[in-house]
Amino acid sequence: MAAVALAYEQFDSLPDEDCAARIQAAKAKLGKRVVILGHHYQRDEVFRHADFSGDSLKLSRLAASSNADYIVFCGVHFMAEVADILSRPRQVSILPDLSAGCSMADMANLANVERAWKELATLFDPDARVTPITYINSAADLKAFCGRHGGLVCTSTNARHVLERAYQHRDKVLFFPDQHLGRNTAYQMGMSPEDMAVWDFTRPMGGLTRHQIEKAKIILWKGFCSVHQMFRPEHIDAFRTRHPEGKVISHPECSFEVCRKSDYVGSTEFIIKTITESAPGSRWLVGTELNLVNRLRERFREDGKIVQFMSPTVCMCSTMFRIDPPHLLWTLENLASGRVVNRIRVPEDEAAQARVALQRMLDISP
Ligand code: CIZ
Ligand code: SF4
Repeated sequence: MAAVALAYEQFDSLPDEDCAARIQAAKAKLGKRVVILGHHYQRDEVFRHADFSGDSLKLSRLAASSNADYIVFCGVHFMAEVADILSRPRQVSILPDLSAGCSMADMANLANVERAWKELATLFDPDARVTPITYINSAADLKAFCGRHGGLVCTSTNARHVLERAYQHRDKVLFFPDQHLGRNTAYQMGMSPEDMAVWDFTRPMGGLTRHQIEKAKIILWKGFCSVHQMFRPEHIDAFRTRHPEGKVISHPECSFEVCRKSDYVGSTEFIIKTITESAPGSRWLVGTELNLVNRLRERFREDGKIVQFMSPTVCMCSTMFRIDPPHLLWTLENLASGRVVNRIRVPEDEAAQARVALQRMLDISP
């Protein structure tokens, strides 16, 4: 391996067309040694170079079955961690820009979750009563925590299956970091707001009384995705007034009020499938990240399907947006000259425990 990586600065201001041509050339040179995975929320100029696209569940399965030496993950940090955890030891997982994190994932950390577990232990044995479930949007050490404590990982595609499995073994769930996915899924399963309590991790005992904790079937970590909080019930009301025949579809990271007013609630894969299978000429209001909604709008234009974005303001995931053509090119040209940049590596003991929680999820996912 050559020692010195190409400096990123030389790539920063390259025009898009130059980047695109050089990305193709570097990909061709690397051949089957590289696989590029593109999350649905990636911008088009990056997404078009992906060998496979999908949500984090689909992409993590692809990472696990890939034979490529290099897995270049066009997504955010936790996804590249999952690719590292599920791939073979000789494979290298790469995130083209290390600052592509997830602000929701950052709302839970191991210290806070371990403190919550200890605080629960003052009331009962959490390892006998509570299943910890972490949304895949979380750091690897939280997945490892779930592995150690009989818990699981979930994605927005399989959250319901994962919760159902959890209640077969223990009577409570601690769900982190996204309160909305937890609440919306629990509601779909028939739980009422009285069955849920919100754990404010900035306060002792989550700001809850003993009675509230004893009563709760699901304890929801007070985290959220700021992108999905931009969608408001009034946007749905305005759409329905103008287009009574239209349908509304939202991601479960949206607020409870938005999800309750929607005709359908589900993950990105579910949103894509539902609109794909809808009748030509149908109209959709979609509450999820803008890049995906714009792509759906273009894709279905020919069928006369009208796809509208739910918010009147532009709301993109700014961290997903960090992966741009210059960073992808910089990554690939370094790889093509034998230099690995931005490798994401989860320490093996942590990876082993996280794999347990991920595997429990994969075993029950449809
Ligand atoms: O699981 C994912 O990939 C995310 C973050 C959203 C979704 O619904 O696909
Ligand atoms: Fe994280 Fe929200 Fe961005 Fe998804 S859209 S990566 S949850 S900040």
